[in-house]
Amino acid sequence: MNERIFYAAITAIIVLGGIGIGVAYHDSVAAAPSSPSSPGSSSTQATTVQPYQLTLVITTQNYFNATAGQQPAFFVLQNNTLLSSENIKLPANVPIQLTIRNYDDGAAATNSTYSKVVGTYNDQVSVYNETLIQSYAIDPTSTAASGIAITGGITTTYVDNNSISHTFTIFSNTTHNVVVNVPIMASTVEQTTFILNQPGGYYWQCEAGCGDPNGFTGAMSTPGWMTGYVNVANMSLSKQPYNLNLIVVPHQPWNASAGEHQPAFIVLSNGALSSSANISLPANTEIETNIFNFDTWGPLAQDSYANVTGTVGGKVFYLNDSMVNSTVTGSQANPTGISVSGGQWASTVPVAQVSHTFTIALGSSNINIPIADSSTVSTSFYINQTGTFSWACWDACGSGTNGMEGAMVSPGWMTGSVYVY
Ligand SMILES: [Cu+2]
Repeated sequence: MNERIFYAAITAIIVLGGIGIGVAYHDSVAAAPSSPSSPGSSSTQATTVQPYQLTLVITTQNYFNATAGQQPAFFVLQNNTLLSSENIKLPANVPIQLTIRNYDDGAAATNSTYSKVVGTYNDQVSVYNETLIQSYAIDPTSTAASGIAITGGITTTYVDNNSISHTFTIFSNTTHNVVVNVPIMASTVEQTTFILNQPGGYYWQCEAGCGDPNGFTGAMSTPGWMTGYVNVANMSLSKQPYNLNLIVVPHQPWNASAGEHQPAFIVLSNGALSSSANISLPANTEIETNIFNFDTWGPLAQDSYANVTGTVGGKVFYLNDSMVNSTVTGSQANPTGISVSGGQWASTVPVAQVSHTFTIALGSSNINIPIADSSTVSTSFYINQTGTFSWACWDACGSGTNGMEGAMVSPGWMTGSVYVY
């Protein structure tokens, strides 16, 4: 709309004029992404405060109206379900770990003003997907490797504007300055951390011209699609769940000379990847798990592992681009927002869709999370005992006889241990 373009023009002038970030990090808080409990913190927050998790999903197949057709939209993935991005509530003065799963595989015309990452820790964002991650097997043998060397992904302060699919850009309500700008590349998971010091009103917009019929109408000017409100307030965060983000990449170099590739689970935290060979989790705590699966492959070989066990409610919530089919609210001529539709809670995931499982062996009661192809899976579980347990994928996705070798028996690929403290 006209007002929106007006703000964008003002913002461009301000940014080009060199007025910087609206976020001021406390020195002690700036260390939060790598060491949230670092000693010497002078802030008022408890040193045990974890980053607040803001997880966003962008899907493309949402019907807007007859003119625009299907439009992309941002959603908030929270409490194991999909919510509108029209009103996003965030805590003041707490590190916010932003994770974005972008299902959009295309770029959109974007002013180069929005190439720069603004307002995040070190003004950086980390970008991952199946082709950007290039981890490889340590000491591959015929049946097992001794582990995984995690490499790949991009950590950057800048994304070329021809490679931007969307942006998540937060503006101040009062100054209309850019407070946070995260350029988002096609078909990726991105992660970064930022802090908003000032409680109050903000708004967010995508600054890539992804709307129809021209770049800045349709989704671009409708709350819950490519714009919305951000309310920042002081919040008590004592009951935050512990967050476990996993990325599943199907095709990592195993044996360079043989040209062999295998799938792997990789842990995503603090904007960095780490091996899933050893995963540490707190006991007696809600573990909110988001699994970003880049594998398009199915089905499951052992049908029983299609059943969800050991999670809260005995279910998982999962979605992919084609499963989310939200529509506009209001009239098509005067859209007012979004009606969120899609994603699925399931106690059994259809066998044909399952490409891996994340299964923690707890004696008689396993936690079993079946993972549909190309999906984002969100679920929560508790482990009410301490100790060291094993996790494994129970879909035969490795090499060798029956697919049970290679990744399936190699720590950090399709198996590992879970240390519960
Ligand atoms: Cu697997």
